[in-house]
Amino acid sequence: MDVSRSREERSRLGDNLLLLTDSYKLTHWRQYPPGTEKVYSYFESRGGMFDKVVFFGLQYFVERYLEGAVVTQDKIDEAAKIAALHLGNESLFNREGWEYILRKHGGMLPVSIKAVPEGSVVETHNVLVTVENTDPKCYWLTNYLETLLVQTWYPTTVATLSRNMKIRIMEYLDETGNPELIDFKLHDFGFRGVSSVESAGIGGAAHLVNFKGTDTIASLILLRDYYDAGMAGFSIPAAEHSTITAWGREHESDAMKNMLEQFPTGTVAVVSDSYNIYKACSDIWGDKLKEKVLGRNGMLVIRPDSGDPPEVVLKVLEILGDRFGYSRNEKGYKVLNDKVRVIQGDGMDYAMARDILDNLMIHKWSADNVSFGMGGALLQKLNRDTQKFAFKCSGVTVDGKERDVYKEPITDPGKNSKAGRLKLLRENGTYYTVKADNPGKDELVEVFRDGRLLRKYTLNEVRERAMLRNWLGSEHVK
Ligand code: AOY
Repeated sequence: MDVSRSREERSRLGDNLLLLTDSYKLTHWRQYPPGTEKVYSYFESRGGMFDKVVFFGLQYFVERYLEGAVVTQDKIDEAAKIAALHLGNESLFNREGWEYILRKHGGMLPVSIKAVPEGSVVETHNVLVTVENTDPKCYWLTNYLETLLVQTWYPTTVATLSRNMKIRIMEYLDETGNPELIDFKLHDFGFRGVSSVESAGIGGAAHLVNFKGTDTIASLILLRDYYDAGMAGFSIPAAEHSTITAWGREHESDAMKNMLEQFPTGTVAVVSDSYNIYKACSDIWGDKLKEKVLGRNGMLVIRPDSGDPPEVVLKVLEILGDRFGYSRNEKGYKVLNDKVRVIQGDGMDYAMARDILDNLMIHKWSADNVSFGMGGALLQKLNRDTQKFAFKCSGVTVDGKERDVYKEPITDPGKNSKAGRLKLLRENGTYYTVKADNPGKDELVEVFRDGRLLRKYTLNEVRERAMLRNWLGSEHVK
């Protein structure tokens, strides 16, 4: 069998929904009880690093992969061929089922997806999404979609981590400085550290639910195309090591002077540890180029990029305070001359933010003086278990009889699943999951039905929902 494809014939990875599943799911249509008419499944975080999650990203997956006539004869034929070779058997692939969807539904998926609105901050252990087939012949489709839909673990986990970074930084701004600076205090440096361009787009978008600073351009495109965002994030001119070291070791100060001259106004960031971060601060920025920095119409942001971050950032502030002067704010903390600030990107993660900010606070430096870059730890150093995401069947209808379904393994009660059709309630800002026949308004909104997207959220709406409210009290994290 020839499966080679010319460049023109070749469909792009991701373009055939029938192949966006785990191999074993190709065979599951044969495994449900005879007479199965409905499979109802739900998605939840079963706990993890944080006790609430920021639900985000489903809309991208639904619009990119599920909306419209996604089943075509070509796609069925391609999937059938792949499945036959892959599983070594022609009869395991559900060709009839897919051809039924093509004929009966015009290639539109007969499923209903309900979800909590994006940007909602929901306690773990609650239903976030439900999926059910709308055509009894397509009982097998619900969990065929698990593989793809569970990938929302990623944007939801990034948005959750990013929001907790925001809470953490806010606590220090509130204590030692100006909380209004929060939007640009955590910049996304993560594009190079993720495993794909698509992941950069998705994860970077999730960070921008909480902040406005990013260097991950892919996220801007995704948010423009899927969340109606004209410009979701912002950046500034900044140096990398090559643009400094290309001038030669003896000419680092010329490289730095050039930065001030090439970008004469606004904020400019310069990585300053190429040879000696301390000498760069005292002898170059704080001496040779001092008048140029002070005379410049804008802010210079100095970026250390090596060493023990809490120690280096403090020492850099002490040197810059010495050279450029500082004032004491109304909270009693030191704030550098407003022409200079510091950004730390190297080694940043959730714990490091606290270690740096604690050390600064102890030494009476305001959090206003610093911002952070975060790359791998923001977009890549997390996995589905960070918030223990799972998608499980909780109900079926067999021969017209609706039944609860659940798992309860004796080997791990953490893996128990919920039973029955579910409803998400909110009381005084706290979410509860109950069975669907309970009274009360369901927070889950139908976002997809029979091939059509029913409800779209804009980035502005998502941001509004995820905003920090009362963050010093009830939202304190572990
Ligand atoms: N960007 C703020 C603007 C961005 C960056 C990107 C990896 C920036 C650096 C900076 O100031 O220094 C990817 C490392 C750094």
